[in-house]
Order: sequence, then C-alpha cells, then structure tokens
Amino acid sequence: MAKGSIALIGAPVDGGAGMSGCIMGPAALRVANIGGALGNLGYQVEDWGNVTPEKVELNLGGATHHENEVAGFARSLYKTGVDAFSKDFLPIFLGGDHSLSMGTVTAAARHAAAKGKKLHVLWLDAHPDFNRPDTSHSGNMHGMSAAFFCGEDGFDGVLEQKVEPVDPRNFHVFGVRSIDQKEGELLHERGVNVMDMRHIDEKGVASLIRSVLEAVQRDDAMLHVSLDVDFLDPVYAPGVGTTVPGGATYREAHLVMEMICDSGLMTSLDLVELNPYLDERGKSTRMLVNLTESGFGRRVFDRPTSEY
Ligand code: 4U7
Ligand code: MN
Ligand code: MN
Ligand code: MN
Repeated sequence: MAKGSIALIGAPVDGGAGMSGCIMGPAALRVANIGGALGNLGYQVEDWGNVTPEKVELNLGGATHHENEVAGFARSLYKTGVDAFSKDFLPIFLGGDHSLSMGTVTAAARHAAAKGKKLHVLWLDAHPDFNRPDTSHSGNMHGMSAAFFCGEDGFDGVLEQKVEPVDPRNFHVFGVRSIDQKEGELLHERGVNVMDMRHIDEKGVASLIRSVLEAVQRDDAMLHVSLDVDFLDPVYAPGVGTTVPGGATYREAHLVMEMICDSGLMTSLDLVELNPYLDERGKSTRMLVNLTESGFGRRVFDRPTSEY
C-alpha cells in the first residue's frame, strides 16, 4: 500500500533560545539521514530545504528579544506550511528552536479551519512554553510559542494575518517538569491539559496518550505533534540548551511515538531544540531520527495493534 507524502521543511531559527546552536539542527538531522529513514519506511519524501526568514521590524517589549528573527521565520514557516498542507503533504519541520511553532502550528490551524476542522496540539516537552512577553523572565521566545498560538495577548505583528487560535483545552502538554509561576497560573486559567512527569509516573504513558488520541478522534480533528529534545531525560538526549532532569526514558518516548503512529491521527510534526554543538557524538540527533521512525511505523515486532 502506498503511504503518504512527507515534506521536510528546515527552520534554522536560533534567536528564540537562550543559547545559540539550534541553527545547526536541520543540518544535523539531514546528516543523520532522516529523509532516507522515512523513505525506507515506505513514504515519498521531498526535502524542501530550509525556509528563508522574512524581514520584520517588531518590538514586543518586556524582556523579549530577537523578535525580528523569530517573527521572520514564523511568517515564512506559516506560508510554507500552508502550502505543504494544501498539496497533501505531511510536513515535518526540522528545527531550530521551539519559537518556530509560532509558524508551524498556525499553519496547521489555518488548514484545519479551512477544512472546518479543529486542531489539537500534543506538546512533548519539559516546559509548557506558555509565557507571554509580559510574564517571561528570560525574554526567550522559545518559551512563548504555545501562548502565541493559543491566542494570548502581547504578540501583535508576529504574523501579518489573524489565525484562528488553538483552543487551550485542545493543547496537551506531556512530560513537563519545569513551569514558571505566572505561566502555571495561566495554564490553570485557560484549562490547558497538563500532564506533568508525576502524572506520567503514576498513570503511565499509555493511558494518558490514549486519552489524548481519543479526544482527537472524537473531534475528528487534525493533530500537530511538537517534539522538544528536552522532553527526553538528558541521559538519552544531552544535545539541548535547556536540560531538566527527570524526563522521559528511551522507551517512554518511543511508546508515545508508536501509539501516535498506530492512531493514524498525526498530520504534522515539529522536531525542535536540537543543539548539535552541545551533543555527544550525535546521540541526540540519532534519538530524534529514531523517534521519528517510530512515529512513522518502525516496530520492534510486527503484530496487530489490537494485541497490545
Ligand atoms: B523550550 C523558561 F524560564 N520557562 O520562559 C523560559 F524556565 O522550548 C524556559 O521548552 C523555556 O526549551 C524553555 O525561559 C523553552 C524558563
Ligand atoms: Mn536582541
Ligand atoms: Mn519547548
Ligand atoms: Mn523545553
């Protein structure tokens, strides 16, 4: 059976993180042959190269910095993403820091709205990235992307057009273990579905991810998955600027991706925050490629999903 088409879209945005290095992320993922790996799983893969950021003049105030670079990438990713969806590709965005989701998730939201569908977002991350310019202490925009696409105030001018915000109740944060004070209050107020590490310890990956996938299925919605390298415990993925101990294990992370794959619900994917400058002999890059393979059908043993 012919599988669908995947577009690899590179987004070497670097200014949203506190530390430089994510600029090398797309190159590292290509060196690790992410395209070939997906091709071996039976997909048609097109590499669309890296997007070029648009020129933007913007000042968001507060401690926020590098908003021109971040908004420039968001705008070109939004357009390239919408183009990929309209041509029936499943886009995989190769980051780049997590601010790139300001463009990728809004592209998915735009496409969903055009089809009269809802969009759910599954955020695999040590952090919820739900700061606004006025709540962020660091000013780093990789910690603000979710607040932006959920429609929080303070981001005027990042995109040229207004895009239907993601309903915060359809924003599922999985694996978190570092939340800022005001950020946490906002998550509560908005009704975000926060699954922190303690939750995962007590209930297990499978039951929590199943509940997310069931919600997506019930809504007949699109599903954007955003995978931040720091979702993983630093033991398995040290190549990231914002390591937090107590993260997902090797198998927990693979199980998430395997279950997503079996659901057949994922319509787009971000691979973000990889910092090859901080990595150990390609360990984190390989981890991301292997997780992507699990998300697209690589299996330990071939058996019907119903047997699990
Ligand atoms: B990442 C932080 F203060 N919350 O806003 C902030 F802890 O994309 C971290 O998830 C943000 O890696 C982390 O700077 C952004 C901080
Ligand atoms: Mn600056
Ligand atoms: Mn993140
Ligand atoms: Mn993070």
